[in-house]
Formats: sequence, structure tokens, C-alpha cells
Amino acid sequence: MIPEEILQTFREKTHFVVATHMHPDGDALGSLLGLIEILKQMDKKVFGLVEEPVPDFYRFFPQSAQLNTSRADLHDFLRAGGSDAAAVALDCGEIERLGSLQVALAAIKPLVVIDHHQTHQNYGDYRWIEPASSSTGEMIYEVCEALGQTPTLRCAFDLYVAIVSDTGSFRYECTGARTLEIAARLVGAGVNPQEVASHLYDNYKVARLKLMEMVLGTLRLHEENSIAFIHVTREMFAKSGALAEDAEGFIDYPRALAGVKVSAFLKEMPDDTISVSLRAKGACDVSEVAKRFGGGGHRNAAGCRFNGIGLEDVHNRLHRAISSALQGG
Ligand SMILES: [Mn+2]
Repeated sequence: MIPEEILQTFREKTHFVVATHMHPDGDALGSLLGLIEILKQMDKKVFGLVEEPVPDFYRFFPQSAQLNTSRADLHDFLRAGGSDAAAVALDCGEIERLGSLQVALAAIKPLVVIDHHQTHQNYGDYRWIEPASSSTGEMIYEVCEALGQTPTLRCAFDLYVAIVSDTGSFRYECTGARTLEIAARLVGAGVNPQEVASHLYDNYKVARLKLMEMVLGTLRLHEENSIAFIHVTREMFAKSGALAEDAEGFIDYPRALAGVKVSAFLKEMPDDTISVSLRAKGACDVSEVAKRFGGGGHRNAAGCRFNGIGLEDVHNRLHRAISSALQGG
């Protein structure tokens, strides 16, 4: 159920600053752009705030160029909005994941938080957290309906991309009857599923394939092939010419191995940290593993970050934590 304060905020306020987590994925951008479209349809003024310009891969969203990084523009927007302004944070379980936007957003009252992450920090003034929901895109569809709006084709496209992204094309456990019902309505509104699939899956650069070759070569299996690790180094990025965003989805390959229960992808980032993606098939809750290292996420998909230690150490620490999680410890 959507808290009434949230619907009331959308009805009554006139100026909205809408944002999502750093390094946004398809659900983050799709729900962000979809909500912007809904609010504009209601004659609201909307500022789509992002930390960095939208990555090339996601420029297929028609309105992606309208998202704004400028703090000066934000300042003017908020001044015009005065006490009729509100902020919305989407798909973001922890305020830190808003990156450099967190200060700006926390300063706006009220801050509405809409998210489906299981591990959730208390931030914001009005919160709607639905861990059973497949995606923030699905939740934004519910908001659209609750506000009595019919999604435009553009909005339907954005929300459909969001849902397809976070359900792995309707394959993950989070895909429910309601997810498919909403997807059907979005297709009914004119979205072409084949076009979306081709944006998401037939749109890669050669550098990505070169990087993938190197990364798949790092595969390590443990505990009778039930735990799989892959990693990427800064050197691999440099050699292949690929960017961090090009490694998106690599975790699906070790995850897809028969018998693998948990897979981990360790990424050496330009800022010297190591970012980790975790995936589980079956009963293991990887959000609990991620939490032990200061991260979080969903039962089947989570992440965390390490600072000041090398790949091998991160590998060993995670290996121990995952082993004990698999043994129910
Ligand atoms: Mn999401």
C-alpha cells in the first residue's frame, strides 16, 4: 500500500526534485524518467537530478538528455518552488548511495523515498519500501495508477525498461503475477518488447566483449563448484578500452553455472576501492553477506565495497563469509 502522505505530496506540491542512486542501472533510470513523465502529465515542475551525465549505454531513453547535473540550476529551481517543493529518491536503499546528491536531497522537505531493496536504512520523511516488488519501476506504475493517471507511451517505455532490467527479463524470483500484469499493460500502452530487448541486449561495444574474455578467464570455483568468483582489474579495463559500465551483467555468467549457489564479481574501481556484486540462487541470502561488509541489497542480489585492501584479501574474506552463509552459519 502506498502511504497516503506520499500520494498527497504528489498531488499537492508543485516542484519536484527526483533522483536515484549513483551508477544508475535500468531500473534506476527507468523509474526516474517514468516518474518525471507522470509528474509532468500532472502539470508539475520537475527537476531530474543526476550526479553524472547518463552513461552512453542508457542514452536510448528518449528523455535522458533532460536529466541535469547542475547545482546552480537546482538552486534556482528550488528558489522558484519555495515551500511547494519536494524531493523524491528512487531505488536507493541507503542515503550514501545517492553519492554527492545526498546533501542536496536531504535539505529538501519532504523527502519521499520509494524503493524495493530489502536492507533498508531509515532516511527521508515519507517512505514506501516494498521488498516483494520486482523493481522500483513496478512501484512507480502503482503510483501512476493511484494518482489516477494513464501512462503515456514514453512513461510506459521507461517503466517497462525498469522492470525488464531488474527481473532479468522476467526470469528472477522477484517476478510475480502483478509484475507480468503491469508489463502487459505497458505493452498495451504501445511499448515494443523486442525494441527494448534490443536496446538492453544487442547494444554492446567490442571493448565489452574483449573485457568479458579477460574476466571470464578469472573464474574460480569453491566448495564443489557451488561458489563462483570472477574479477576485473584496472589493467583489464585499460587493455580492453572498456569502462566500468561495460562490465554490467558479467555476474550472470558464473551465476548461470549448474550447481552454483552464490557467485561474486569483484571490480577494481578507478578510486582504488573494490566493488563487489553478489548473486544467489536458492536459499542463501546474500544481502546478509553484504551487510557484514557494510553493504546491502536483496536476498538474491546484493553488493558491498572494500577500501584499502587488495583483490586477494577481498576474495578470501568473502569466500569465508559465503561458505558460512551456505552452511547456515
Ligand atoms: Mn531496482
